[in-house]
Amino acid sequence: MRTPEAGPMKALDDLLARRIYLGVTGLSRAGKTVFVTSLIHNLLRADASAEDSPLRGFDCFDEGRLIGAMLRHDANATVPEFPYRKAMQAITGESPQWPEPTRGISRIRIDLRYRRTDAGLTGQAATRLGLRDATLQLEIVDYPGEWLVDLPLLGTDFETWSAAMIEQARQGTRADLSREWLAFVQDRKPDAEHDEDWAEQASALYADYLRACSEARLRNLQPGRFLHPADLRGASVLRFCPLPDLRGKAAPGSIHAAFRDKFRDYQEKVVRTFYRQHFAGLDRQIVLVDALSALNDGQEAFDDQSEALAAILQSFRHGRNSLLGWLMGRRISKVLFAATKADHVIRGDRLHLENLTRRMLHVLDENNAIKTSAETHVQAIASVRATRDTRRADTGREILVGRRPEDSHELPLEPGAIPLDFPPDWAALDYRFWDFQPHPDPSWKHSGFPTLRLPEVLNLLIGDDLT
Ligand SMILES: Nc1nc2c(ncn2[C@@H]2O[C@H](COP(=O)(O)OP(=O)(O)O)[C@@H](O)[C@H]2O)c(=O)[nH]1
Ligand SMILES: [Mg+2]
Repeated sequence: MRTPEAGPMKALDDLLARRIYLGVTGLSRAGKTVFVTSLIHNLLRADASAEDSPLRGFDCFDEGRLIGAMLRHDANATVPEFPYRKAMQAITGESPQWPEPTRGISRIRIDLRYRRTDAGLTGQAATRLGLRDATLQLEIVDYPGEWLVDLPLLGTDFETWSAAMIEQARQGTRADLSREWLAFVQDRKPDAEHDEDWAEQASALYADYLRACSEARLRNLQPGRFLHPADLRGASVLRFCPLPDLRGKAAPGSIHAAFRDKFRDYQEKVVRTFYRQHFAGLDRQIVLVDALSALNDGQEAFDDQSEALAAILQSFRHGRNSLLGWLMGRRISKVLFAATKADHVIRGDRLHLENLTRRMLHVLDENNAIKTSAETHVQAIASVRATRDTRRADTGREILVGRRPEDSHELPLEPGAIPLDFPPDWAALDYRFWDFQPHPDPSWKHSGFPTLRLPEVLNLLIGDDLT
């Protein structure tokens, strides 16, 4: 990578460097870790002479202006670094595997050195000064979508929230999973005297219930930190839960009063703090949506994920009356919703996946509040393509070739069709989700990962910053 010599030009170059904060979010298993790993690896491996580079389609690369990329380690970071090396080892190891799930927030910075286009004033001025090349400092922040599901907590109070959560806990699959926790909290009157042991047991049972819901593929779960506590594991701010039968004001010293106070602490110290410390600094956001697993999980899980998404979407409404109206800082100017794992469906269905996701977001985004707040895009992508497209010899139908965990080698497979509309017609649905495994392909390590539409993602998110 060519950088200007030390001295005044270097200082000027640094001064002109742009820093962009890119948020990567999505509910757990949506594909954040694989996405960030692939993005970084493919940028680091960018090779202008490679005809079949996985970056083909990324304008800055195609125009021959991407000079090189470099990872930067921030010695003073207060947030864990994204485990890039570890994830790479898993995917490109001798028996390739998907990376281990990560929880919590992490960051990584990659600097892109590129040649300016001559367009624009900065470009012209910089060129005249002999600074034809520039640096984009891309700071990637990977954080759980579950934390965004918490935003609506700011617009409610403990009593209203409790009533809604108790009501929800009595519906569908949740009714079974909540039995033990509900029996425990119903056993004591909320105006009984607060007792720390009882509080600890109640909140532990509630956390167990949320985890059981998560295992049953339900996604609309609050508070998000009960599932992904990160640095708050064991912290006393998580020692509360919804309470049944709250009537009237909380008596001082009661369970009701203690839980209400914890709830307020959670609103302030957890939810608001996250938005202020991390979210407020983001310029761009990609939200990964695993619509395919949700389809496979059936109607209840799919609807539940849609509700979680509706809660997540509220974070991207910047209107004055939004819950984030208080938020100081930058504002996200571009949001890309990416339907992940598009390599799980046949070629002809990828557009359907994109349209289904677009329809879903449109239905969830009441009054187009997001569209009017930020530039919004939808795309179906695969960060690391684990299947190949082929056709059946007999019928000519499109099928996939891939390897599931139980297979010793690749097989031709037909995943079934993707519904065209939202909500899907469940009676007609024949789609099946398989957990396709990455290939043992040595070229991946050196040439980058094959993807579906990752270059377009780069164009949409940072294309304008590389001019
Ligand atoms: N075939 C395929 N599977 C993927 C892709 N991205 C993610 N996955 C699958 O989704 C799982 C969860 O991905 P991960 O990135 O760990 O999700 P996270 O929890 O959002 O960080 C992985 O273990 C893979 O099984 C992709 O691009 N293609
Ligand atoms: Mg992860």
